[in-house]
Amino acid sequence: MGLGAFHRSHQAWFTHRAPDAAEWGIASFTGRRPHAATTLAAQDSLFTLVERGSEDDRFEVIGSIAEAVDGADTTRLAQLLAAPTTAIVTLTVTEAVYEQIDTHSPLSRLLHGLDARRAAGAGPIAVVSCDNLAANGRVAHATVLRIAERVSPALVAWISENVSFVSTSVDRITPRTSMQDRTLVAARCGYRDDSPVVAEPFASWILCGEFPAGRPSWENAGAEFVEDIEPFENRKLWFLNGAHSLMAYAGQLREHTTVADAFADPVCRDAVESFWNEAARHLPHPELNVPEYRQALAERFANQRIAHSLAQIAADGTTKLRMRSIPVLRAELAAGRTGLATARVLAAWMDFVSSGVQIQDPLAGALREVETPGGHTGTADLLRLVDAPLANDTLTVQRIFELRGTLTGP
Ligand code: CS2
Repeated sequence: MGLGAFHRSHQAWFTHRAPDAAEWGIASFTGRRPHAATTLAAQDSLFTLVERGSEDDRFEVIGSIAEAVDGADTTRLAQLLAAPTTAIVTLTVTEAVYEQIDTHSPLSRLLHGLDARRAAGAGPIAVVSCDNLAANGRVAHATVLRIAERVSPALVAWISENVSFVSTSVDRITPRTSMQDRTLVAARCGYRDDSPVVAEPFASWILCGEFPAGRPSWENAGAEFVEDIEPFENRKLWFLNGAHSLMAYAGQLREHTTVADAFADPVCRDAVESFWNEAARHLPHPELNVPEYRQALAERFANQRIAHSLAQIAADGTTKLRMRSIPVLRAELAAGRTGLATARVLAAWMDFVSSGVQIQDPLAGALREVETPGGHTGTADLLRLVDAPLANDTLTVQRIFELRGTLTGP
């Protein structure tokens, strides 16, 4: 569920690369609009993955998607979930969706499908969250149960016994595809692809949990299976996503449009490195290879051939910052330090949302209502929308307030 570019550069790519790929097929459902499914279905669900390295592009046709479906087609979803041959549902539905329990949300659609599976006696299944949330399997489980409670106690019981919620940490930078990319595929590959996907060469998938109905041998395509996923999730969410958000806000205020441009600006780069220094203190596990990870990440961010738009990353800040920066700030405060570099991430976000730009956020309404967003009280009010208890910590609010405006100058 969630037929976006990331699903295709990641789960579809890992499945395509697995040695037993021929035994599996993905039915991919769109989220809000049917468009991606229509375009893909018109080309037999085949698409080109453009692997964009710092020197050149590589092209590969990905064949693991068997069917591309409009997400509104809940009948087809229920039909597929009621089939015992369906083993896994992956979710790439964006972080904010896990807070939605209304009847039209993708997770409500999933519930409808799971209920069909229960009625058909089709057996256990794995739900695999691939969104950038800490403990995403646990969060998915909790949201699904909240929705199920409104349907029937029988469904709640069936889910508890039959659905495994797998947590994963996913990683592959996948910028939005442009018209030039389509032209490039035509020129270099000699065919027309209306729906290619561009991604960096790097790809990582770390998973933790059971697959009661089987799975492709993703470990033979580079995926890693671990017992304790939390440190890996934190490494990805803090270093990569945290730095992304920092650059999205500070970078745009400094008139950059892509990650590579922001990262090349010494002011942004210093802010990122200082934030990384704070985050690294809370990732002491040697198996995380933090210095190597940071080095590799710096090279990924510096790839000038990837036009990863800061505006795209800036969306849904309240939800994202809760995962990407708040845990580091809390850990710093708990250790008796100020967490200044992490506080600066929040200050940059506040400057961005108070700058008059159009905000895309699940709390956009509340953000707009904050009076004097540039002031001390406004700083507390904005912080409250990300983390209410922290907003009562007057010292932290004061510190963030003092950091406002420090990344915006020329
Ligand atoms: C980005 C992520 O848009 C965002 O918020 O931080 O999509 C990021 O590019 C991916 O997590 C990379 O794996």
